[in-house]
Amino acid sequence: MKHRLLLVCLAAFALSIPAAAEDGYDLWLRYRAADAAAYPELAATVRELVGGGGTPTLAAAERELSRGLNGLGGADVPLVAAPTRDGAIVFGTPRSSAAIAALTLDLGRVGPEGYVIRSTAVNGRATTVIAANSDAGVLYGAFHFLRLIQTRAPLRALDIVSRPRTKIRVLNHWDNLDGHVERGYAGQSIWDWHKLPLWLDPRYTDYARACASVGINGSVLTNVNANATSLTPAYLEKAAALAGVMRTYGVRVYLTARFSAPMELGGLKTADPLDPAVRTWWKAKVDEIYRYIPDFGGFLVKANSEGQPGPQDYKRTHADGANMLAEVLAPHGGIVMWRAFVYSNETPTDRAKQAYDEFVPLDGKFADNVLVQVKNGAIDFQPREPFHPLFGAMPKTPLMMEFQITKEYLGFATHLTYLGPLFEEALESDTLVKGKGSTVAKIVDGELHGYKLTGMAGVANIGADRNWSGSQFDQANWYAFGRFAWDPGADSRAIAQDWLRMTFSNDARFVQPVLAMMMGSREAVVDYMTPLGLHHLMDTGHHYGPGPWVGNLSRADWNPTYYHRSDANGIGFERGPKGSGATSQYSPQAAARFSDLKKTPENLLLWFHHVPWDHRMSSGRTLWDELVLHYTHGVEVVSQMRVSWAAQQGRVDAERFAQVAAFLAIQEQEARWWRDACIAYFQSISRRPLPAGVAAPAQPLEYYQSLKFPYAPGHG
Ligand code: GCW
Repeated sequence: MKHRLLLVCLAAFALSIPAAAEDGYDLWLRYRAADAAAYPELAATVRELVGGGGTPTLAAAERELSRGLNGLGGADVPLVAAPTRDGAIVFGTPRSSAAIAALTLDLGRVGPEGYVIRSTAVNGRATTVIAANSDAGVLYGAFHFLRLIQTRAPLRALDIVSRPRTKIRVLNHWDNLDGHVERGYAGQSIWDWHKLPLWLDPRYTDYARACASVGINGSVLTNVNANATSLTPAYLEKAAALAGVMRTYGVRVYLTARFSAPMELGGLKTADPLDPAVRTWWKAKVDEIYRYIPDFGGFLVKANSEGQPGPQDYKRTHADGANMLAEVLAPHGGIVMWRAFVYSNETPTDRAKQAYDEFVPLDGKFADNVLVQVKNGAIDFQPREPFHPLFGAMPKTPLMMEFQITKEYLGFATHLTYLGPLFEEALESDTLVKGKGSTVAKIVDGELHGYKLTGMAGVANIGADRNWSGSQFDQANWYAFGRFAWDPGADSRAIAQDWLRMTFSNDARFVQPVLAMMMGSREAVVDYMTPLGLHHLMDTGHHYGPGPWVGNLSRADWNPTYYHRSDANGIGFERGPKGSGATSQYSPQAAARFSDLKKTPENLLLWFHHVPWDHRMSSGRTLWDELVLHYTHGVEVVSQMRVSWAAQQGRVDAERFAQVAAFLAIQEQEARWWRDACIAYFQSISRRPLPAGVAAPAQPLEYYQSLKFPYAPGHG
C-alpha cells in the first residue's frame, strides 16, 4: 500500500516536470527534434559527423554540431573519422581536414572569418562540407548549417558563401563592477566579478556560444561610464578568466578605459594625453593587460561626455586622447573605439549638432587603429531619429555604428519591440554624400570611403535573468544585432523569421501572424511615444514613461520641453536654416531635403521643423489631428498584438506563452498611459479639440504629472 502511494506520488511528480523547461534560457539554440515525416531530408542528408577537433575552437564546433544534430534529428549522429556513407557532415579548415584541403572551395572569397557550406562528394559519398580559413569561420559555418535545419530549409545542393562585411562586431556591456547594469532591464550583470576568476559560471560559455552563433566577435565587458578599478591586477585576472572562456568561441574581450586612470590608479597629477609620464603609464598598463590577456581587443572610451574625464580637460582634442591609447595598443594588435557621443558642458544651441562640430575638424587625424563609434542618431537612441550627420562626413576616419539593443527609450523589457526595422532603417538611410545609394550601411562596411577598419557595436540587453534579455522577444534584438553586424545590408524580416522559427516554432500558423506582429512593433512604439519626429519626451533620469512637460532641469537639453518646443502656435524643433541650422550638417542634397518642411519625410517632420498645429499633412488632416491619431493608432496596434498572441495558445509552450501574454498586457497599459499623458499635455498647449470619435485621456494631466518612479530599473 505504502509502495503504491509512493509510486502514485512519483508519477504525479514526473508528470509535473515538463520534458524541457521552456524558460527562454536556450535562446535561439533550442535544437528540439524536428518532425521527421515533415522534414525527411534531415535524415537523408545528416547521417554522420566527421570529427575534426584538434583546436579548442574546432572542438567547440564539433560539440555544437553534435548537440544540434542529435537534438534536431532526435537520435545520436555518430562521430566518425572519415565519410563511410552518404550523408556525412565534414567541417574544418584546409589545415585541419585533408578532405577539405583536397576540394576546390574558393576559400579565397570568404576572408579570415567567412565560410562555405557546400553539398559535394567526399570519398564518393554525398557530403555536406562546412569549410573556412579559420577555426572561428568553421564555427560560424556550423551555426549557419544548424540554422538551416532549425528553420527547415532545403539541405540538398547547398552552396552558401558568406563573409562578414564588418570586422569588429561587438557587444557593449554597460555593466558596473558592483553588478548593476546601466540601462539594464534583465537583472544584474552576467559577470559575477566577485566570484571570478575561480568560478566560471557555465553561462559564460552559453553567452559565447550565442554570440558566435550570429558572428559577434567581441565583448566590451565594462560600462562606458568607466571605473578605473577594472584596470587593476585583481580585475584583469578576472577579465582574463572570461577571455579564456570566450576565446574558444572567437569572441575577444575589450575593456573601457577611464581617461583619468593614470591619476586614480597611478597617482599622477594629470591625465594629459601629451604628458610623457601619462603616456608611460598607459604603455605599462597596456603591456600588463596583454600579459593577462594575450589577445585583448583594446579599449572603448567615452570621454568628455556627461561628466566623464577626457582630453579636453587639458585642452587637447579627442584625437590626442585616442591616439595616445592607440599608440600603445598598436604593437599588440589592439584597437581604440572612441565614442562620438559627446555634448559639452556649455549650454548648446542644439545638442544634435555637437558631435559633428567636435569631430569633423578631426577627420584624418586619428591613428590607423582607431575607430570612432557613432550612435545611429545624433540625440540618443530614440524610437526614431534621422541618421547621424557624422555618417558621410568623416571619409578619412573609420566610423563604426553604435546601436542600443537594450530598450532604454523603447519600453524597457516588457514592451515587445523588435528592433530589426530600426537597425535596417538607419543602415539604409541614404546620406547622398557620393550621390544616390551612399547608404549608412556602405559607410559602416567601408565600401564608400575605403575604410580599412570597420565595425558595429550594440549596447547589450543581457543580464542574469534566466531568459537573458528580460523578455522572450528581446532575445530577437540581440540576435538581429549580430546578423546586421555581419551584414549591414541584411533584411530585418528574414532575420525575424529565422529567429521565430529557431526560438519558437516552424508552424506557419504561428510564424506568419507573429512575424507580422514583430514587424509592426517598432512603429507602434514610435506612434504611442514619439510620433512624427518627436523625441526625448521620456521622464527624467530613468526614461520610463512620458514626461513631455518636464522643463525644470538645470541643463536646457535635458528637458523634453527643449526638444518638442510646443507653444500656442505649433510644435517641433526648427533645425533648418531659420532655426539651429543642424540640417546643414548633412550633405547638400540631404540638407536640401531636410531643411524644406515640404520635402521632409513626415515621420521626421517635428525633428527638423517647428510646425503650426493647423499645418495640412499629406492625409489632408491638420498636424494636431494627425498627432492625436498617431498616438491612438499606436495603442490600437498593441491591442491587436495581444489578440494575435492570444490566438497562439497551444502553438507554443505554456511557460513562454504566458510570459509574453502578461508582458503584452503591461505594454498595452503603458502604451495607453503614454498616449493619454502626451495628448493631455499637448492639448493643454494646442488648445484644440480632439478629432471626432477619438477617446479623451482617461485622467486629467495633473494625474500623469504626479506619477513618480524612484525605483525604475536601469537608472545610471
Ligand atoms: O542614453 C544615454 C544613457 C546613459 C548612457 C549614455 C551614453 C552610459 O541615458 O545612461 O551612459 O547615453 O551613451 O554614454
